[in-house]
Amino acid sequence: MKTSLKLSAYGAALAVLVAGTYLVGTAVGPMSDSSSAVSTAGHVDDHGAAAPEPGGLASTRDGYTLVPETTTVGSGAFAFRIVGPGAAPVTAFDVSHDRQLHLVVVRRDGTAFQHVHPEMDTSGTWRVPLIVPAAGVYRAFADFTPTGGPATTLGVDLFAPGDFRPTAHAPSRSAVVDGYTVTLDGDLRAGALSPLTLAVGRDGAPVVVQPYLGSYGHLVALRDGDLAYLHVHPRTDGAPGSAVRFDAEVPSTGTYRLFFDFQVDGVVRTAAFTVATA
Ligand SMILES: [Cu+2]
Repeated sequence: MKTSLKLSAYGAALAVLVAGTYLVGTAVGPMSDSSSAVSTAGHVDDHGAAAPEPGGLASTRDGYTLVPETTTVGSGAFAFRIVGPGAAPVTAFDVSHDRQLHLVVVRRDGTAFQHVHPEMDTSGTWRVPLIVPAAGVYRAFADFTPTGGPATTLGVDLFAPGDFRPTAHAPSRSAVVDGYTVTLDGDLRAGALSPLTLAVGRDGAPVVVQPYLGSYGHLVALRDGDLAYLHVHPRTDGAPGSAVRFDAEVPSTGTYRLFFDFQVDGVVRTAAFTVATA
């Protein structure tokens, strides 16, 4: 079905992984696309093949396992390894969007989202300062491609001790972050490509977003209920704009938390939305 689409390499790899669960990024306006088109061979077709499981639901997959040093988090460092098929820590990773590994941490109720970039030592242990703002169960997603292996997203639960007070999220299509208003346009439709536009403004005027890690915005979608993970970078290597479009395709009806990272004046901020499929 989607074999004619030009996907970014990153998006395509994830698309293969999550099958029909992917988001494909494109830019609004006259931006060029210099990202490489790749074949989606291996993508599951429409005709009955079982869809692979979305990313992030398992701590081990295809022989790769996310092994945290400790599962208790609070105000210190978070350390982990990716153990490979040979039972040894993986130390060779492909760079995708300027980094060898992207770590997303979010509380399981869809709050306190963080997207950080740990450093790996020569033994294959990754470390990053990690402060979580409140007690609860968090999900950490490691998004990486081991050299010679498949693009992979593994997830593990982390625990911040204390009194947990879950937050419910009503559907929301606009978010205010540090004075910036981010508006989400478009409907999510299960099983169909759905254009989503994310526009950034301030005081009623559009704000031009800056490149960050090789694109103009990063979008993570987490499915309500199981936190199935979808991560895509838009293909926006041309002139900057104030709006970024993703073509989203989600595999099932339901509600999704969307987290949009954008950079303005050298600062990366995250806008969060809650969208039910139309
Ligand atoms: Cu990242």
